Amino acid sequence: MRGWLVASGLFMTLCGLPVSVEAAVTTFIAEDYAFTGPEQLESGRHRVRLINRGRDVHQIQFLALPSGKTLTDVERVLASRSPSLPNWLRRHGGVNSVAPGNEASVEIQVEPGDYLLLCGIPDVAGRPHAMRGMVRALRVVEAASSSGPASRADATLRLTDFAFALSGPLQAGARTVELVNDGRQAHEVVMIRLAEGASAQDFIERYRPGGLPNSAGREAGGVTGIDPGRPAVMHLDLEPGRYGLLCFLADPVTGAPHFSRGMWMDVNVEPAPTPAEGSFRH
Ligand SMILES: [Cu+2]
Repeated sequence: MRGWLVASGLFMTLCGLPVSVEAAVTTFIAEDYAFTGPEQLESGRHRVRLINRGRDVHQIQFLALPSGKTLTDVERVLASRSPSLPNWLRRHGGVNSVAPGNEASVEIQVEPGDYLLLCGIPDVAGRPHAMRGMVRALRVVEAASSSGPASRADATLRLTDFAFALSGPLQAGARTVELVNDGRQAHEVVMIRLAEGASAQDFIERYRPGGLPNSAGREAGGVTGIDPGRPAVMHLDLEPGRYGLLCFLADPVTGAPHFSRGMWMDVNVEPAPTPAEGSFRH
């Protein structure tokens, strides 16, 4: 009798409403200098996971191509050494700044159409990795069914022209941070695990292109360029201590990186409560 009750309770849970639907996980591998991963995705929400098997820092930026534009048009702009990507590309986010041997994941949303995936992080010579082979095409097809709601977030990170604002404190552990771009420009989030006593400002001052070690900190994920109003959720595994948030995107008019306009922030991650203080766990 008791067994039957348990079984029927489980059945009701599975058929009832309060079961949350996780976004499908789509994995890409980054190497120096190529991506491997799917060539086609269904529209909707995806949790994109980027594993870095290279020796350089990598990202994966999702860009929607408008009709009439091709990869060749984008490559022409990259070759011209323009500080920013053309504004006819729609920035859908993606996984940012993954250090060698690490991985990170971000939930984004895609609609049917042609996309480009690229790594815009510069090498030692200042050339984006996309010019060394880290660019590929992706087709997004209409999904058979709609995806569920986005993951519930522990905090909201608001992006404006040109600042970050976090809704509340973050604790160590697996956390989700929802992004809201309230600006008029695309923005990104580069997360840096800061060295003891260092600030995001120190990371900027000591930054050199080419993934060279920076004594102020180490890349720890984030979200690539995202247009105003587009959704994204960062899945983070946070350690107690200080993190820096930075936006390296260039103003399309002046070419100045957004961090130079104030788009950087230091975040203190608090230790998670001990089991005695926190909720019961098995
Ligand atoms: Cu920005």
